[in-house]
Amino acid sequence: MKVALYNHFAQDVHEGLTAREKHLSSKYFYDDEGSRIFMQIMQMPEYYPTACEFEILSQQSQAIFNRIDFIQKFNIVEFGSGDGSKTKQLLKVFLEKGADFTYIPIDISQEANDALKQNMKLALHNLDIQPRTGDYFDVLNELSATGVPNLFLFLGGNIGNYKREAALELLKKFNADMNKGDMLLMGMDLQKNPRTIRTAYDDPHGITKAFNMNLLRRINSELDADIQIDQFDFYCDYNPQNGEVNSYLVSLKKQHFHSTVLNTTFYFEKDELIWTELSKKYSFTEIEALAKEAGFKVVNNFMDCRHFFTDTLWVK
Ligand code: AVI
Repeated sequence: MKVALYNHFAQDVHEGLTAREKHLSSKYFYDDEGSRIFMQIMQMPEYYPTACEFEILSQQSQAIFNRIDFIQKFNIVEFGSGDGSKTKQLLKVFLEKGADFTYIPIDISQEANDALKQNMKLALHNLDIQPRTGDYFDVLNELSATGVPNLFLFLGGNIGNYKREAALELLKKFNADMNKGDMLLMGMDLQKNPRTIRTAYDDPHGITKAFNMNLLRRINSELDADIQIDQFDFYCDYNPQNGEVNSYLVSLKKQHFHSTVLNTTFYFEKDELIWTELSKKYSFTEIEALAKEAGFKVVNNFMDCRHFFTDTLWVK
């Protein structure tokens, strides 16, 4: 089989594990098992972003609603929606205010989408929910043609998983598919005490480690590989000077594994790293600059009481 015929996961694994500095994209964390592990991360007390954003959306959705001035029916389009418990807070207030909208959550995991729909319907009977399964980029194009005003939700701090250039490219792409007046409510994790940030990722329960190791399990099962998973470890580091948490898998010995799907053997030195994820923490100066460069204006920042996290509302 030729590389051109592989799916994206296979191609990216091949490319990432034969690169001089090995890397695997964190977008591949979220198969059904990875989505389950991520839900456990969001319940850890150390992983503060979830509780912060829950607080913001529970207590400030009325204030958010007051800054949205769509007069006709609109879509609330959510990227990477997960279990929806935070979004539910916002949708509840919007429904109570009599807003006329369709909620369109987009997630890469069918299992997550099915669970979300069931969960939302139980809590919010009147909700018009039309989930879409797939990659953000694939679904985005189709939605832009509806002609209905959109409030895009990009919650959870997901933008932090993109490098500066990729984040800008994504936001410009959102912008290009939006009409003037469309809005974006985006979760962004803020710079704060470095220990608080480090502990959220280097967690004492080993759940973030399992989240990263799941990538190796995926390679074994989907690419018919023979990785000895216990011969890898997890490492992460927060650099308060640039606001970056970087995560890695570490090869514990000189080793190799073979994938029959890729028809390739991959080699690792002892202590060699596979970079897996960036989780960027922002300053307000960086948020303003990013919005401006992507063609948006910052309307308001809605923050939790500790000012750890912001749901930043932008307009095109
Ligand atoms: C989804 N994303 C915002 C999470 C983050 O904080 O970067 C993913 C995550 N990785 C480790 N823990 C959580």
